[in-house]
Amino acid sequence: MFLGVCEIPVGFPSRKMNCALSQELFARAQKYIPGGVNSPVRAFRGVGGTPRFIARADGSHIFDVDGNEYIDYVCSWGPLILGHRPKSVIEALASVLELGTSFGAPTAREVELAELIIDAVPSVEMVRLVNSGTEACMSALRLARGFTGRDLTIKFEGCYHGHVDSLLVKAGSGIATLSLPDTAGVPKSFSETTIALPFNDLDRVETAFREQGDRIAAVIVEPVAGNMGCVPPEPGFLEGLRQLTHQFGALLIFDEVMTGFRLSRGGAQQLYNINPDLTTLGKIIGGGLPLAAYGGRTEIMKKVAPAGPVYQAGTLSGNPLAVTAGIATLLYLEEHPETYDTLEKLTTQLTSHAPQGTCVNRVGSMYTFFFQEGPVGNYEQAKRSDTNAFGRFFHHLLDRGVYFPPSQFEAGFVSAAHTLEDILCTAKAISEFPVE
Ligand code: KE4
Repeated sequence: MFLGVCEIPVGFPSRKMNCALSQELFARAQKYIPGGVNSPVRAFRGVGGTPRFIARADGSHIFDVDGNEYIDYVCSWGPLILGHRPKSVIEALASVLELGTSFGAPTAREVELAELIIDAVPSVEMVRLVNSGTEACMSALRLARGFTGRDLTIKFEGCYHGHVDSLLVKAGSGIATLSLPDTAGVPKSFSETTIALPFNDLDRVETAFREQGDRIAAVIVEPVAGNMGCVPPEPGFLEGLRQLTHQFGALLIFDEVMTGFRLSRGGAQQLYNINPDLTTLGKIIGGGLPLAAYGGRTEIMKKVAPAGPVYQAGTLSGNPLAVTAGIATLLYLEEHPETYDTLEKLTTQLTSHAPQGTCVNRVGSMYTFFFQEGPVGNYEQAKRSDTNAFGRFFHHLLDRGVYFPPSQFEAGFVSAAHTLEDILCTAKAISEFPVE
């Protein structure tokens, strides 16, 4: 039974959790793994303290190695829209485990997943499966350059498209969390092919196109930004990108690694009724296993090897286990369209309890409480947030059994496994946060 905030007597100062084993494991991990983690944002550098080593999870809850239980609003950074260990995914995996884990050859399941993606995502006519969102974005960019014969890319400050060399320019997510200027190790010649502009600033995009439009291969954008915290597109912004890319012969790439199947079955492009030329997907389509994809118009996708001259490959691309988890997840969302209404209601309820003095951005079941008055419409504005206050808030919740993303510059997620009790327990924990 969840001993959460609802069980803590009113006014209980806080329940400093015992995290001795997490501390011991973290000390050990830091000897063998850079920063003690396999992805920077997990290290709690944005909020301080010891990252919790997770032992198991179920539904909307995770359990750390010290036996502490938390309501989980990270959801593995977005993939787990059905929550942890959803019955449909676990049963599907159990049914195929005996058949083998990887064949390095085509399988029927990959065709089934491709058909599910194409059926759901309006602009996608053909799709290539890869292993991570980074790979999907890197490949989509190479394809855009190969298709247009141009070299430059427009991206937006605070948006993150994985650790693609040329896109680690004014990126969000871990780069923002660690306040890194950008990253070491990327040759200037790479980053010079990228034009980084303020999100939601169409005038700056038009100027860039007027100045060097014949060199710009693509505009890549998170249609709803999640990697500077949740920042929605202002009315007309996405439509403007569509019009300008058409006008100047560049491709529009929607990076829907986070928003794909999150905001609707057709992602942000269905929600905002915009058809990009290419779409990248990840997270949810793998159902918690490593799987991502890029896809778009047939005339473009047919340029990808072996059909065309743009090379891209992967040993474990379309891995049978990951594809099985993805199919089970997408089939569930197809058969239960009411899931999106439920997510909308629960997340609206959650964000209605945001602490006073914070600016709340939400689209569907992704949200961020910015510790500032707001508004937050781009990265410069997001960076005005009081990250120390966010850190105090994060730990206040953690000590009460509520696990928010450990960074002001990340989006939180609600899953179909979250319950009204989870939301009410979370609201109670938030209500006890001392407003300074
Ligand atoms: P991966 O390579 O991490 O699978 O995907 C990269 C990526 C691409 N595009 C978008 C819009 C993304 O949000 C991501 C990855 N998101 C971060 C969280 N904001 C992953 C968490 C992490 O880096 O550990």
